[in-house]
Amino acid sequence: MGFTSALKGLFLVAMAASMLRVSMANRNWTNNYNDTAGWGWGSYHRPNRTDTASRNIVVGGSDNWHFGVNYTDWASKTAPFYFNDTLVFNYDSPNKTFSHSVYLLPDLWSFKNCDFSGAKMVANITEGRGNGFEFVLKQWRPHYFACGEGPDRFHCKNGNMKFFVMPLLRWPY
Ligand SMILES: *[C@@H]1O[C@H](CO)[C@@H](O)[C@H](O)[C@H]1NC(C)=O
Ligand SMILES: *[C@@H]1O[C@H](CO)[C@@H](O)[C@H](O)[C@H]1NC(C)=O
Ligand SMILES: *[C@@H]1O[C@H](CO)[C@@H](O)[C@H](O)[C@H]1NC(C)=O
Ligand SMILES: *[C@@H]1O[C@H](CO)[C@@H](O)[C@H](O)[C@H]1NC(C)=O
Ligand SMILES: *[C@@H]1O[C@H](CO)[C@@H](O)[C@H](O)[C@H]1NC(C)=O
Ligand SMILES: *[C@@H]1O[C@H](CO)[C@@H](O)[C@H](O)[C@H]1NC(C)=O
Ligand SMILES: *[C@@H]1O[C@H](CO)[C@@H](O)[C@H](O)[C@H]1NC(C)=O
Ligand SMILES: [Cu+2]
Repeated sequence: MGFTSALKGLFLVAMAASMLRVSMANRNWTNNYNDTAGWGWGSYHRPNRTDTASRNIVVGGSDNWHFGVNYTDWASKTAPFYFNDTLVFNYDSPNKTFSHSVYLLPDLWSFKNCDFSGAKMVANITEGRGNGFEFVLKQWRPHYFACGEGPDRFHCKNGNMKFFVMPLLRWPY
């Protein structure tokens, strides 16, 4: 099978993995209440607000947003992502050798090829300093993030500075 269909397969696997983790998380989450009556309607109570609050997630964790980190790997380990979660991109101010930025690519094809022709810059090279650039996941669609820096999009093509997330709805609402 071709590389594109392989990627589509990978995408589906990632989606399935996200959903599986959601159901696992939900199972754990119900451990909090003493379910002697099984899944009866009466025994169910809403979780505290803190259980459903949106989160701040630092992209790359302690690695931040840097050349050479495998962000696909990071994203798969960090999933699932939810609506209203905030992704925080932390990166240093540009110097002679390094600068980074954040773009949204329009689709899987451009993501795969690091084709920035339809891309939208969401953070320039200086916006990652300090507390970092914050991106709130507000739309129910895949978000393809990539760094646009380096000659011929080197950071995206060779530095693994790209990943995608599909925000999920928390339940119950
Ligand atoms: C479920 O809870 C246990 C213990 O509290 C924890 O070790 C485990 O990581 C949790 N699993 C999930 C999927 O949250
Ligand atoms: C659950 O509730 C039952 C009856 O109210 C009680 O006997 C049992 O000890 C409780 N179990 C836990 C883990 O709290
Ligand atoms: C949730 O709310 C209950 C009752 O208000 C409280 O006893 C409990 O400590 C809270 N749990 C958390 C995790 O905040
Ligand atoms: C990044 O991690 C993913 C998932 O673990 C893996 O499939 C992929 O081969 C890695 N990419 C590189 C360039 O190491
Ligand atoms: C996301 O946050 C906005 C405003 O903070 C709120 O109005 C909206 O209900 C939230 N949506 C979800 C799905 O949590
Ligand atoms: C530029 O920044 C990178 C990462 O912050 C650092 O490793 C490197 O030493 C810096 N280079 C110069 C010339 O300051
Ligand atoms: C980056 O964006 C900030 C905030 O919009 C702006 O002040 C700054 O001039 C921009 N820097 C560059 C290099 O475009
Ligand atoms: Cu970069």
